[in-house]
Amino acid sequence: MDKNKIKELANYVHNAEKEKREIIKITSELYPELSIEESYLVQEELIRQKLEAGHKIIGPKMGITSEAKMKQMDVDDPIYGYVFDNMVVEEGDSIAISDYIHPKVEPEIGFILGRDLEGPGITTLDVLRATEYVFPAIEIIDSRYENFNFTLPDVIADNTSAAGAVFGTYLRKPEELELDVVGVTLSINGEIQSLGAGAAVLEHPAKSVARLANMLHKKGEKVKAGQPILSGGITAAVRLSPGDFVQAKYGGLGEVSFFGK
Ligand code: 0L1
Ligand code: MG
Repeated sequence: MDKNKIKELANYVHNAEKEKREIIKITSELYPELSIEESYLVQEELIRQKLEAGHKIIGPKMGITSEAKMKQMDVDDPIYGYVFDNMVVEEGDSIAISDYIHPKVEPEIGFILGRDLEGPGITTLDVLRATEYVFPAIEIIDSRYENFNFTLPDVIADNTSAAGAVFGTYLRKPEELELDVVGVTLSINGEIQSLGAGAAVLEHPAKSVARLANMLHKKGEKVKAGQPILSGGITAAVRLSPGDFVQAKYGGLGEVSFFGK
C-alpha cells in the first residue's frame, strides 16, 4: 500500500472522528483488500495526525481480548490502540453523549507499570512483577463505522474504537488481588447490565499486557512505565444514552463511575 493510500484511509477515519459521524467500513468499497499489517500502518498515520494536531498519548489499550470476540472475528491475536489526552474523563464527571457517535462502555482493569516491558517473550508473570498498581477503569468505545460494523483491519485502522477512558483512583498492588477472579458488575442507573470476571480477558488481564508487549516489540516499541494501560473489556459493551449514570464495581478493586448527559 503506498503512502498516499495510507494517508487517505487515515484521513477517512480521522475526519469521521472529528466530525462525529458514521462512515462505511474501509473494507466495503474504499479498500477491500486491507490487511492487518496495512491497517496498523493506517493506525500509525492516524496517531501521527493526532500528535501533529497537539494531542498526547496517555497510554495503550488492548481490544478484542475475550475468547468470544476473538472467535467471532476469527482471529488469534487481540489488537491494540491508544488513549489520547482528549479522551480522558475524570471519575465522577459528566460527558455529553452528543460529543460521540454511538458510544458504548465496558469495564476494564487498568495497569501502571513500574518499569518498561519490552518483548519478545514477556509472560504474565513478568507483567505482574513489573506492575506497580492496578486500578478500575471504564472504556468508552465509539466505532466510527456504521452500526459498529467492521472487520478486524477496519477496527485497527480506527484506533480500535477508542473514544474515552475513565481511570478510577482506587489503586491496588497486583499481589493484593487474584486478578483473574476479580468480579465486575457494570450498572447503568443502578441496574446491572453486564457482569464478568478478570479471566474474561485472555484468561488473565496481565496476560493481555504481556501480549501487548510482545506485539509492540514487532514494531520496535515497548510498554512504558507510568502509562495507564487498558487491558481489555471484561463484559460485553453496553450502549450509552443521555441521562445515564454508569458505574463499574469490582471485587476488591473499588469502583469507578461517571455521568452521560
Ligand atoms: O476495546 C475494545 O475491545 C474494542 C475494540 C473494538 C471492538 C469494538 O468496537 O467493539
Ligand atoms: Mg476496551
